[in-house]
Amino acid sequence: MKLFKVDGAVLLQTATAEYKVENLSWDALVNKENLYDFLAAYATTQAPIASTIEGKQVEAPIGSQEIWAAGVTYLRSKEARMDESKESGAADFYAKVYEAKRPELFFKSTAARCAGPDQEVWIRRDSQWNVPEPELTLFANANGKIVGYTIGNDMSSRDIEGENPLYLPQAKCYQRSAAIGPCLLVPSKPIDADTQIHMSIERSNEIIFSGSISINQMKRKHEELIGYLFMEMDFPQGVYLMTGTCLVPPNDFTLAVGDLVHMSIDGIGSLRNKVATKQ
Ligand code: DO4
Ligand code: MG
Repeated sequence: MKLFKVDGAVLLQTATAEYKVENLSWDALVNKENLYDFLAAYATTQAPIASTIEGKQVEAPIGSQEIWAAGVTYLRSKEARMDESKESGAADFYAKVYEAKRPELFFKSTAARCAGPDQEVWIRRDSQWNVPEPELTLFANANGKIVGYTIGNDMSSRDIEGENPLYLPQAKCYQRSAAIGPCLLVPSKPIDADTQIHMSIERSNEIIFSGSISINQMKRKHEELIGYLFMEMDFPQGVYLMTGTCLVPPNDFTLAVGDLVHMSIDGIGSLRNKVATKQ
């Protein structure tokens, strides 16, 4: 079961048909108790819509939720961060947080700053080393229950964070530093542990990076990350949590304006964004 936002309307896509969800805001809908059952029942009482989502401009699947992120949840991410921070002397912090009981969690974006499918993601004009990070992104409702998944792009300025880890908020949070989409997948049971994440980056019609990895490489459990996030904070509208990256391009790679970043996750769909800068 998938929820899309198209032209401000919420559309429900089942395996066989599509339905318009009426009289419920996004925030109210995604916080319905037993969301999967609610949507399954909804589809049995409504007439399917004639036109399909295919070919329409889909928006980011978000209402007023905050977007948070977890870091250093995969070995590849730990190694890359240790590498980029070796001159600052901070490499040890990444090694420690990978092993520690408490995960690294940080605020990533508001809905207003975040891009949706086919919108631009931006690289900072004061950074020379930028990468996209394709991340399985959890949706937890107001009760802290994981009820859905989407694709998240945690755009990162590696030179800014590498210079000093205290610059993390600037490396991670700026206008259009996050993209999510194309939909909120609401499955009947938790996502398969062997689900694959794929990313390719295209420049001048050529693929200059591509990779795939399974989420089973992640060191931490989804519930563990959400547990820490909700420990001392409330999210009355629910919250998105990016779960960390495991696909990091080689150190000589940086994004350039005009690049196309294509991410996909089995069962969820694809998220494509063009790279640009703030004007
Ligand atoms: O510690 C910095 C951020 C790590 C991150 O974003 C990731 O591992 O995906
Ligand atoms: Mg990340």
